[in-house]
Order: sequence, then structure tokens, then C-alpha cells
Amino acid sequence: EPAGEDFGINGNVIGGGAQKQAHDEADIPPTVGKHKPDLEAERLRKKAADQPKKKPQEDSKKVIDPPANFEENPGELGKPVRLPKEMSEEMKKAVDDGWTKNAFNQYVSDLISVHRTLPDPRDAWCKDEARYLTNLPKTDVIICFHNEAWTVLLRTVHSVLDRSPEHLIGKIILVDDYSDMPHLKRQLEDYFAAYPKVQIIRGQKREGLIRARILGANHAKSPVLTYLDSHCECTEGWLEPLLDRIARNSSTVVCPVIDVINDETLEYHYRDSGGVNVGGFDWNLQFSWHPVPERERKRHNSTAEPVYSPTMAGGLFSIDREFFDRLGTYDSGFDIWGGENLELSFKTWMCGGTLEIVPCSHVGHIFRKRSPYKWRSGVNVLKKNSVRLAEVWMDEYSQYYYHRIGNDKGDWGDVSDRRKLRNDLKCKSFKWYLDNIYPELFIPGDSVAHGEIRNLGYGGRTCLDAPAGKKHQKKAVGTYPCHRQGGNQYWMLSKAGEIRRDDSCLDYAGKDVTLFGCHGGKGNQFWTYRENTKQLHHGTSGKCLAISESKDKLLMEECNQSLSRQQWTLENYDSS
Ligand code: UD2
Ligand code: MN
Repeated sequence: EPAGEDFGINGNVIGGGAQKQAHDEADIPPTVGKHKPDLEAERLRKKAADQPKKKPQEDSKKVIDPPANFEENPGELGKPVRLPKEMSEEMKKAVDDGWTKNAFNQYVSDLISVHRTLPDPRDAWCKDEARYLTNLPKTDVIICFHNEAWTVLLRTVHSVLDRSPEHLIGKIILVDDYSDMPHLKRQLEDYFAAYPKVQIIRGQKREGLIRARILGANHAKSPVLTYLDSHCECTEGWLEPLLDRIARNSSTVVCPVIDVINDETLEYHYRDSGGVNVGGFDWNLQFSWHPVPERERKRHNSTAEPVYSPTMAGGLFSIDREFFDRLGTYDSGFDIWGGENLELSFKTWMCGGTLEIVPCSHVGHIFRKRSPYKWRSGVNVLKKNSVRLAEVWMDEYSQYYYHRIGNDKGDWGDVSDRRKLRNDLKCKSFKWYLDNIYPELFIPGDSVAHGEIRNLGYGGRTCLDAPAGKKHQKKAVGTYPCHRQGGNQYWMLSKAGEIRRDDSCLDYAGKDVTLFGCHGGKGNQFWTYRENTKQLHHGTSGKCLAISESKDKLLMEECNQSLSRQQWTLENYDSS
């Protein structure tokens, strides 16, 4: 066991004064962990209690302890930590500060042990050790971060060390993508000096997560690479089921089930394997989750068996190092964030590999509602990454993405190397991938019309418009001046009579016209375009879609052929 855990015992764990300082004992294991002898913790706790508390420095915020009656060992077993309703002004400020910097509740994280215990989320099926090969390969674990909260980063690393068989971990490679938070400087080396498996690599400039991951891979030596985000927690038995799949077939790329660590309470939330989802994407090239499709369910006897997934979420996976190299790792032309998960997913499938989600392996991740760090100014990096992806891997299907972004592709740089890679590897076509790996995806070219839906009334410059929303969350659909940029004005009229945006359908139940998850049952989602009168006729109500005179509202009214406000044109209309 490392002996250096008393760094920061006096509340100095969070360095430099820019951050709220940690709760005094946050870094000392408070309970008997399965892998941690408690004696050492007890010794450290005593030692901490014996020492005078250091006064916070002039420029640092005062340590704000939780209220006197606050629960002991908050967050153990993944339980939620709720701050009191009544907080001092100082505490409130510290809490707000943590949210601003991280887009999650850093204050709560700082109250929780970095060795906290978690529930065991595995199905009983998974606990039979005979299911896994005995001679599993070692993995290096690569964790890239840019300005990660101290306790969150530490908890990520400790969860790997505390809950993985020692002999299966080569190195833990921390790649600092040019952070400027003071606690991530020298202090990180000091803290991990006592952990020989942990290696820290610093980028010399901001590279973004994709090149940071390539940098990490360049330092790896173990036969398998495992990537994690810097705000994760691994659970009991997470690693063996992943390595087992790669040991059996080195071209299998595997992802754990990603459990949700609540951004506010840090509660660890999981479901049993019946609730496992697989990854997909839409024509905006955004990743999305879906239930395991019927055809895939049929392949298995138990829901705990690994399932094929068309795509991966991106942050958490294991891959054979040589296979990753053969695939050309990542496209180093991808900047900061986004798209790399689809690139790796597409080429895994198209170039002879398999991508799976392994329900026996659970890793938690703090999902945030916004990105807390700076991106590049003046470039749309996500679009640039996505165009590179489309240019290299999507063949003629790239047009659907381009249409979606108003055919404004911007500058995506040079992709000739990546195309050569694809040719050299003799990878299959994107059509093959869609037909065989992701047949559930709705293809715009298979629809009756795709693009804008324009109203001909009041000057004919108004389009059907709806912001992208969450599936199955009813949202009123509106109108907006036509802008020819795709986006919120991109629609597809399916052969089944749906007006769709990806998995959402235009739905009318008698009140507002809304976007709702497509159910495939016609009814309130059934529309007919009458070519001769240009009306959009709604199935169950028999009414026609129109716009208000102010042009800012949709109306459903009795059909009347003479009203131009009931007339629409559909882009790329093809009734054949
Ligand atoms: C998801 C993935 C993430 C990545 C991303 C698409 C999961 C759980 N997360 O978004 O891993 O695939 O989709 O690109 O599947 N980082 C840097 N440098 C940067 C920006 C980020 O090192 O310039 C680090 C960051 O500290 C974090 C990781 O990269 O550890 C992923 O970033 P994120 O957490 O903001 O992405 P997330 O989870 O929203
Ligand atoms: Mn993340």
C-alpha cells in the first residue's frame, strides 16, 4: 500500500487558494473498504486530529466545513449527499463557485472520501468467475483531463486502484491537457509520488481530448488500453469482463455500462442489465442511446451477455493496443471535443472489428449539462471534426449531414492520410455498416421529402421550426423565417406518414402541435401531404396545418383549399 496518503491532511489538498479547500478528512478512507486495510486510515485520521489546522493563506478562501450535524462519511455506498437548505453566505458562494468552475457540484465532491465505497451494480450472472478467462492481459488506463476538480480526479484514479486486480493494471497514465487550475500543477506529482503505477504526462499546449488521448497511447506499454474520463468511478469487478472480451478476440472493442453519477448529489445510479442501452447516432452526427434492438436480444440467453453496439459514447472503453494502432488510433486533426467516438465506432465495424457494450462492467460518470472549459474561439471545432469524419468514412451518406448543416462545411483541413488509411485497410462501405450494424437508423433518402417545410402564406418566407429537444419530451413546434441552414428547420416526411426529426415526430393530440418520440403507430403522428392542394393533412383530427397571420404560431384548422396559409412546400419532395 502506498504510504503517502497524508498529503493534504490539513485541508491543503486543494491547492493554490483558488479553490475551496477540501474538507479536512476527505482524502482519508473513512470506512473499511474491501481492498483497503482500515488500520492505515485510522492512523492517518488520528494523525490529522493531532495536528493543528493550518490557517488558510491570505489569498485563499476560508475552509468552510459542513454544518456540525452533517452526516458522517457522506456519499458512502454511492448515496446522495444533499447540502442543507440553509447555508451561510460563505458556503453558498463556495458551492456556486464549484458549479461555475466544473458544471457539477464540486463542493459536494470535496465532502466525500476519494475512496468512497459504491454499491455493486452487477447482475448475479456476472459474479461467476468461471465466465472469465484466467489469463487476462494487462491494461494501461489513460485518463485525460483539462481543469478537472481535484477530489473528482483523485476519486477516479483511486477507484481504478481500489477496485481492479493489481496484476491487471500496468500504468495509470494521467494526461494533463494544459490545465491552469493551480491544484493540478506540482501538487499532482506530489500526491501520486507514492503510487508507482501512476504516471503524469503534461501537454505543452492545449491539444483537446483527442490528441491528448493519442499522447497517452504513445506512452502506453501494456497490451490493452483503457480510456476513462477524469470524472469517473469504477465499481467492483468492472475490469475483468472487459479484458475477457479482448483476450478472446483482439479486434473486439468494449465499453462498460456507463452509470450516472448525479451532478448535484454525486449519487451513484445504476440499473440491472435489462435496462442496458446501445449507442447510435443521428444525421446531425450526434450520439444517442437506444434500447437493445430485438434482433440483438435474440442472439442472447441472458441480458448480462455483451451486446453489439453500433457506436460508443466515447469516454470509456478498452481496446487492444495493436488493433488501435492498426486502425490509425484517432484522427489527430480532430480538435478539443467531439466526433472521435463515431470515428472510432465506424472504423471498428467497417475495418473488421466488433464493438460491444459489456453489461457486467459498470463505471460511473458525472454527466454535465454544459461544458465548463474553454473551447477554441473563432472555429466551430465540433463541425470541423464531424466534417472530417463524414469525408473519410461516410461515403455518399455524408450529404445528409451536410444538408443538415445548410451545406456550410467550413474548412476541414486535409484528410488524404485518413482516406489512405481506409483504403489500405480495405474497410467496408458505410452502406454495409448501416445495413448490417445499424439498420434501425432512418435514412433521409428513404423518405418522401427531406429538408425545410415552407409555408406559402403571408409572403411565403416562414418555415416549420423546432429546437432540438429531448426525445419523449413533448415540445411545442413553432415557426421561424426560413433560413436555409438546415438545423431546426430540417424535417423528413417518412413513407409511413411521419414528419420526423431523427427519432422525434410531429404530433397533434388536439392542443399544440408538438415533437414527440416517434411511436410508429400512425394516429396522432400521421400526416399526408396533398400534392395538388399543398396541404398537410392530419390523420386523426382531419385538420390541416396552417400558420397564424402573425406568422409566429402553428394552427390546426378545418381544411380549406383556398387558404394559402394552409399551403406548404416540402424540400426534396419525391412521391414515387
Ligand atoms: C462524451 C464522452 C467523452 C468524449 C466526448 C466526445 C463519455 C462518458 N464521455 O462527452 O469522453 O468522447 O463525448 O468528444 O462517453 N478534455 C481534455 N481536453 C479538452 C477537453 C476535454 O483533456 O480540451 C477531457 C475532459 O477533462 C474529460 C474528457 O476529456 O476527462 C471528456 O470531456 P467531457 O467530460 O467534457 O466530455 P463528455 O463526457 O461530455
Ligand atoms: Mn465526461
